[in-house]
Amino acid sequence: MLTLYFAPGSSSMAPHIALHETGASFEGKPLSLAKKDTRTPAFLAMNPAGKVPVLMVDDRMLTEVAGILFYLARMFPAAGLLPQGDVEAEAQVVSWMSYIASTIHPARRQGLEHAREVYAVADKRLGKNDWAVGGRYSIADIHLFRLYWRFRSSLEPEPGAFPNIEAHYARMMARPAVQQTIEIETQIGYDPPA
Ligand SMILES: N[C@@H](CCC(=O)N[C@@H](CS)C(=O)NCC(=O)O)C(=O)O
Repeated sequence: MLTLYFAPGSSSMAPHIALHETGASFEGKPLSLAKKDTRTPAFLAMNPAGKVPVLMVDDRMLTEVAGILFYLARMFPAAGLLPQGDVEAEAQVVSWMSYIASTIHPARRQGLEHAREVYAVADKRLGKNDWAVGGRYSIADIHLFRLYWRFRSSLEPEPGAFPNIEAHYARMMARPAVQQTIEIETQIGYDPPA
């Protein structure tokens, strides 16, 4: 039994998309960051880091976007979310997700200029490729998309500043799993921290 604890529009959107991509059966537990639902004693007893996403696999907890995406991709190989049998391509997925988690995620908090620099690097790395790794959709694309979706408006890029990331964003927005996730999370309501 899979249970995803998520807050609409936050980091947990990435595993939420991946769950829809796999078609796996899961229970979604929406939380409000504004109401500090991740700081209650009950939630902290489960995840002492006080953050979403949390994926419960039966009674075992898995945290961190990259870890959960990797788990879902490996558990549901038919969804094709990870290159199979190609160690170098798998390493490229890990490389992208490391960059996204360690450099892109905290970038906006470090200022607009820094965030733009970080996205310029990602844009160059993506190049004219449809997808981040090996010409195939993967969990790296989901991870990349979620943060750009979140910060796109606040980055206020000059027109054409991130042409490759913008094209990738449009490709992602066309995917049914992305549309389904956005629809569900919009209905619950985006509730960012105060
Ligand atoms: N490194 C974590 C970051 C998770 C994270 O920052 N979650 C935020 C939402 S985007 C959160 O739950 N914040 C609630 C809080 O800090 O109280 C990951 O990749 O999963």
